[in-house]
Amino acid sequence: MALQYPLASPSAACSPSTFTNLDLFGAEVLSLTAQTVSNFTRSVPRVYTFHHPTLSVENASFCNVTVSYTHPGQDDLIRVETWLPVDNWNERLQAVGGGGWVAGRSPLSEMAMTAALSEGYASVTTDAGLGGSEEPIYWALLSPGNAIIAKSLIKSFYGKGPKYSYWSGCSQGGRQGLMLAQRYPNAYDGIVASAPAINWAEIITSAYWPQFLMNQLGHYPHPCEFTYLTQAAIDACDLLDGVADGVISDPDACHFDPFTVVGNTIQCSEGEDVVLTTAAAVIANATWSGPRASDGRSLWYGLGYGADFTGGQFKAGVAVTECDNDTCSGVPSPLTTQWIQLFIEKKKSFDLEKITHEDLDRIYHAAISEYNSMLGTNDPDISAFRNAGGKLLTFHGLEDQIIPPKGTERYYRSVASRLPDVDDFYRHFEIPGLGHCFGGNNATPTTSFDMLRAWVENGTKPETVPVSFRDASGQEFSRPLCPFPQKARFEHGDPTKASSFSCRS
Ligand SMILES: [Ca+2]
Repeated sequence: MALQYPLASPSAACSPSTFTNLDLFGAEVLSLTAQTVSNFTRSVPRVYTFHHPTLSVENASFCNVTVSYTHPGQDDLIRVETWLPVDNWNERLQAVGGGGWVAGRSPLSEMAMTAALSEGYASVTTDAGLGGSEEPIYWALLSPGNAIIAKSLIKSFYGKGPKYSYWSGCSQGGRQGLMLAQRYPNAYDGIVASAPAINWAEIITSAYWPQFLMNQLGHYPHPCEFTYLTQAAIDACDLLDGVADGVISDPDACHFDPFTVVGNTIQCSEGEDVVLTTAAAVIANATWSGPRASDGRSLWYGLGYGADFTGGQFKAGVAVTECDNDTCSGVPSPLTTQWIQLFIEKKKSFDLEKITHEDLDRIYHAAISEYNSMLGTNDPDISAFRNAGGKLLTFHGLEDQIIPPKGTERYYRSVASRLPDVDDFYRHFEIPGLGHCFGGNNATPTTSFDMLRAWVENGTKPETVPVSFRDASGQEFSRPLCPFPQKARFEHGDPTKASSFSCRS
């Protein structure tokens, strides 16, 4: 996509002496490196860029400024990496978020920065104190520091600050984006936050639920049992939205009963036959309906029908199992086990396999009471962000295999009930078929960042967001995403064309 901007060039050299007047309130700069990177050539597939199309850079040059700083007395070490285009700065800043435990400065954030660079943005990422170490610690305390640093570096390098500043992130990066809107409303003009991990304590504790149940049952289903059940749910509910496209676009209408297929023989990809067990149906049902306390109380939302909770190629799911011949075992995500061991129990060797339902009740309660004020970035009062003129977009895949999309729906609803003019500054879009940030039908929007920019800079409100995907036969479908609570409803005509759909409640 060719973006038309007046392009700016640096007025100073890419060397540490250019950036000596960096001033960060409450922090002490420990080191600063500045190095020109030349002949930088790379392509980033659209599914990994979040909110952008596939983008490439060829022989690009940028000034890579890395700042390390500490908050005196806190014994932390935070690194902020900023890329400043040498030839074609579009006078804008795009900050990119992290994923998992990682605040940024990871392969994913590097891809996002490459995408930003290709369109002329200065970009910034921070490890927020994690420093690439195994110990998840200070990332939670993301401050507006990286925005302040990036803006200051930009001013030193180009002789003027950015006209507009944006945030783009998914998952942890989505959580960071909403946290910035809630706590630092003046840091960014526009924020696009997808699959945001805002209800951190609930989400990450709940991610243990299927593994807990498997331990209780003493039975670990074969992954292909789960894959079969997911497909069976999709087959049962695909047509409820009026279109046979392999996607459940109306999940609230879906009530698939996995016990109806217990006993079916499944051909696993390795060629062996497996009979679908009652245990697999129990686990699937519980994963879809969400975790419950020992007294039966619902604790949090479940995943959508169609979510691949075996986690796909990266095994990033909540019901991952591995089988060696006929013996299968549970493989809980390190996210949830580290969370419970280090943050809740504060004991690295805490044995999660043996916990009782009462233990899980206690863990869940402790997670929320101890961490929600710090990590639960779900404060619906974003009036200060609105008053500053900020614009916010959130997206969530309905087949997210880690973070239940209902949590983001709940956040949007709570903002809307508090701030009746929500539509003027915040829009939420659900994406049928999409997994966690990518995966599933990979229907990631490719124009959402540009639409955010148009909303901020020209006042153009995003009415619908186009996406496309292919079904199992390779047939391509185009669709509009609709601002929540509307859904894309099939009207008439060719169901593969977006023009056959309209947005309605
Ligand atoms: Ca469908």
